[in-house]
Amino acid sequence: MLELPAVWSPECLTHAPEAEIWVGVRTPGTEVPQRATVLRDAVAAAGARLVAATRHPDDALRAVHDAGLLGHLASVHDDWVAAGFDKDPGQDRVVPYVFPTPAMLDGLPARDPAAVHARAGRYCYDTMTLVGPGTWTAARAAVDAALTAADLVAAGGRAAYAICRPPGHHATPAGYGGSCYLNNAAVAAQALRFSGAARVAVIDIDAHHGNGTQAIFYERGDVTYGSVHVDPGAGWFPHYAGFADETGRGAGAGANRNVPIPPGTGDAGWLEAVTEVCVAAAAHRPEAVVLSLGVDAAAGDPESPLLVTREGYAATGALIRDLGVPVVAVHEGGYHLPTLGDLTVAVLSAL
Ligand code: SP5
Ligand code: ZN
Repeated sequence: MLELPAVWSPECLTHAPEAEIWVGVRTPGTEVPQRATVLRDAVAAAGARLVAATRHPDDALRAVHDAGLLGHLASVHDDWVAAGFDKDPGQDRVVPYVFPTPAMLDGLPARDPAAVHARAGRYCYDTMTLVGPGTWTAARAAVDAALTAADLVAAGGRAAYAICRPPGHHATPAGYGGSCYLNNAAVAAQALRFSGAARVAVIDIDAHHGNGTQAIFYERGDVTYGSVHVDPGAGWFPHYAGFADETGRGAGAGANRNVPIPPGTGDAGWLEAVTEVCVAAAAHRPEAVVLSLGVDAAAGDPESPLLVTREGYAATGALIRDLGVPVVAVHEGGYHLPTLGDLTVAVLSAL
């Protein structure tokens, strides 16, 4: 029986990427709108109180993302259609084709390019994260869901859950990728700071490393980041971040904790790693926790090689609860529709 509020917005359904470009090939995407309705129905059936997301101002969003990224996401699909790409060559989703990497620029400034198809690569760092007509509306609604859940906890609630879609933890200060556009968890953590929590811990149990959240808080000591995830060194997304030696910088030195685990890891190894992340978070004496709640480490999930079971997820929820501080749970990944809802309920029930 779930006693916590679950925040939801129907606008999260307007993002329908339809596909991802995987090694140059258009494949069906796994980050589908149905994920949100599956989650909504599962938590409601388990007893959660559904709460409508309310519209929030941009302060916390602007505190974690560059204005350039926000402007790009809000306008790029209109610009894409205005340039005629939906007719010629017949691509109705924004897909970048050139990326101003350090290797390309060799020290030159990253200019704002005249062509919309070039601008896409300035902010988007992969080819799997397409922008369609409803993407901005949905991404902004997911932020509102996270902010509404943060409000419920700031007002004294012990826990709240935000059904965020699209997910967010791969979105960096000025970049989007990994099916993520705006970093819902980072915005929630920032909002908790604004509403008076002196220290906030983000704990990320999605199967993938949350490179975006790490980047946003890497030089801050007031918001710590800890993540358990499949080892990027074993060949897994996001490939370039998530290694154990990334521990923070400047004011954030020692406030970032990555625990990468090998492909094939099941409940025992998983729970050891989650414990390590929780111990690191507790050492900073957080007044609130933001849980980046992905369930794609599950044995049946198509996007990761980890083998966590329902029992493993229930025990994970108990470890988070035992931190003894209020929790804002923000949904991230999880792509196996038949088990997505139940695994999420397993975590939330323990909270
Ligand atoms: C939020 C989240 O869980 N994002 C996951 C992003 C990881 N995507 C990596 C995709 C790797 C290729 N997937 C192959 C699917 C072929 N259609
Ligand atoms: Zn993931």
